Amino acid sequence: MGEPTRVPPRQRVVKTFPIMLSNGVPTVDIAHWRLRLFGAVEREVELTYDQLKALPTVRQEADFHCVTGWSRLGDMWEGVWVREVVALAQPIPDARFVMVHCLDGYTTNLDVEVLLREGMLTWAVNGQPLSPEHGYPLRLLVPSRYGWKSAKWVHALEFMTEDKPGYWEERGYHMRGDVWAEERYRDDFVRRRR
Ligand SMILES: Nc1nc2c(c(=O)[nH]1)N[C@H]1C(S)=C(S)[C@@H](COP(=O)(O)O)O[C@H]1N2
Ligand SMILES: [Mo]
Repeated sequence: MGEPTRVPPRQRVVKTFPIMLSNGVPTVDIAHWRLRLFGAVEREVELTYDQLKALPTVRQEADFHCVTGWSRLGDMWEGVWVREVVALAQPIPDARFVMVHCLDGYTTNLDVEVLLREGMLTWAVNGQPLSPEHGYPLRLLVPSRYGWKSAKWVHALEFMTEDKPGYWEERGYHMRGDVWAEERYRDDFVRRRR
């Protein structure tokens, strides 16, 4: 009571943490796992899990909004800022977009600007290590975008000079996916469906 609303339009709050899978849960051999940054960068970077965890750890409380209509409020995520990792690769100035690649073959595209502002690479939530279903070993978190942009099982960030659609964006979801602007579906798809 008395709190400003933080539930975006046409979302309802849930207490559960639904599991949304397009391609099942990948198994991971953490000894051979790497996070790779490539594409339009000055320096390609590959980090082991230990190297990633040695970067400055941050905690961020964030809400999570799936485009299908459920929202979770106030989870505490732990990981590193994407900007810490991106600084190692030094994207070229024209690299304004990123394709996120995941171990299950899933992809999603994001603006570099948004990733640098609020993106986190996470390995724990609410004091617990990420479960396999929720993205172990590494999950992206982008709170102002619908949940499909918070990619699970991330293993690579590809820097691009032109925007390209990822898995759901190719299937009609919005290229940006801002929850407050209700960027749920691509306008051109909506037109085609009418
Ligand atoms: N790699 C990968 N990441 C993914 C998905 C997926 O199928 N594969 N589903 C997305 C969708 S649609 C949502 S809403 C969130 C859900 O996260 P959760 O399963 O941890 O609740 O993960 C997103 N990240
Ligand atoms: Mo979703």
